[in-house]
Amino acid sequence: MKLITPLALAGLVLAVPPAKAADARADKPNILIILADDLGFGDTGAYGATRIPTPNVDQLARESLRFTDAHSTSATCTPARYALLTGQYPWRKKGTGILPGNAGLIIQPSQTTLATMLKRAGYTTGVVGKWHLGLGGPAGPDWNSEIKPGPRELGFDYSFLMPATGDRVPCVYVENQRVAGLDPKDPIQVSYDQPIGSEPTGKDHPELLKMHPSHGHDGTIINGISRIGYMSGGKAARWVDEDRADLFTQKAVAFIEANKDKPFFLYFATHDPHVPRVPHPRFVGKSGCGVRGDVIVEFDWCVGELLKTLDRLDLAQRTLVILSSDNGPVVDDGYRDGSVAHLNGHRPAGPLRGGKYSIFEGGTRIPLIIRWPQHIAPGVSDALVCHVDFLASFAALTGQKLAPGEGPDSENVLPALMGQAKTGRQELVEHARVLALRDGTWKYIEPARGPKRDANTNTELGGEPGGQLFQLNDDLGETNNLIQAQPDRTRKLSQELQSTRQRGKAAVGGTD
Ligand code: NG6
Ligand code: CA
Repeated sequence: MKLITPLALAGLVLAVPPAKAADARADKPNILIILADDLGFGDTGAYGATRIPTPNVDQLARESLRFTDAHSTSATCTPARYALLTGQYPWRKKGTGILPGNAGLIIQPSQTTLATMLKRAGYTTGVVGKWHLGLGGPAGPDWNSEIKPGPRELGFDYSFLMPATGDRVPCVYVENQRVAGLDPKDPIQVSYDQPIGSEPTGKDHPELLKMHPSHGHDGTIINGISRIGYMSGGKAARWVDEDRADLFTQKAVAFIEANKDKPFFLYFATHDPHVPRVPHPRFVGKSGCGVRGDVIVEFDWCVGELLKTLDRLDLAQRTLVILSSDNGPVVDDGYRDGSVAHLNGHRPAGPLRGGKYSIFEGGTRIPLIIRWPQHIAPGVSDALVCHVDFLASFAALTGQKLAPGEGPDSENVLPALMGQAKTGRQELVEHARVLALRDGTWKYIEPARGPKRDANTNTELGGEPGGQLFQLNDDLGETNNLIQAQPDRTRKLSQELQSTRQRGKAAVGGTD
């Protein structure tokens, strides 16, 4: 029990009447976003998986509101994360596609982000994990000096990052504005054009690999795995894939411990279950669905550690926990890791068609689980909501007003997120190679040319030259194209999509 001296008590009473203090605290819960990378709609027990044990996610879901129609904006990482942080549809802005590891920061420090908005509300803010939004000026960062602009300029007080993806160089972490553990006598150089330095590549030395690429991924070999791109130097700072989940968890726990007495916002972005999938040895073979299943078990362990930390510090009651994923699932995303052969009947996207890269629902419909004890009743919600709405919704939660232009595509769906309303937004633009418009349970996919399947990943991309129209209520798997049967509805949805494009242009000054 905490001892309160009479003097301190008197000060407290004078400063804020107790009832008001309790309200203020209720208005400002800690916010913990746990964002997995490529975790599919069907990948956890909470969403129907039976072959991959995810006890911590499942327990969290039982205590939470679980969404069945929640979305990221996009079917790949960079645009999805751009939207989550800025409240702007990424397709409005050039340069928000999947970034190389040496790209400059794509969010302007002048843009409002979840972190700047929550800082305004008095939060201490941190990001731990996958970034993939670029670092440094337009020419990219100098890895050997101060790395800016970056998360700090976007409102994060603390950052511990994997700069891009696990399969992209540089294979080092950046803590605040520096490469962690860098020996200045061994500077880092990075290239995405041609080999750099004298280290072997996967292309020339496949005999050195512990995991072989299936497509691409044949650049510099780090920790026995060849990556996209080339790097030299930074030997002491290089990551060990097997230790990453532990390290991210440790950094996140330390952040929570350090900020337990004031409202904090932590954006915890795991690498699991993205490629290369390299679980810590204690998780190997733990899923019965190969290595992809094993790294989902590892992800579940991370979730458990964070929840235990909240319990241990007595923070669970006043922490809003959000668990989600940046985009849909993929099985072979560039390494021959046995995931296709070992699926064992597991369906990563559950009942949905497509997955990562796809405009079908499997691309952007993702798990979303929200817990706030005593404020959000556990249950299931079919409301249509999107990560892009976090900015406006959490602004409302914390009593912030957004100025025009801040989070231009973000809608305040707080009542839906809290379970007080059954519906969220009416319309949502889904984004992959092409755009689709959701209007309630109707879905219009604009006409698209090009291959039906992605040759590398074998994902159904979802494009049809004549466009597509689905009623998801009775056709969640998007197999019955109603475009011929419903010309009026098709015209209406197509016009709505067009006007959303135009509307946004006006709001953000025509950045696309
Ligand atoms: C693709 C990579 C894929 C993955 C993806 C990004 C190839 C052939 N494929 O270009 O392996 O890294 O980019 O994934 O290089 S994401 O989740 O960060 O969007
Ligand atoms: Ca991803």
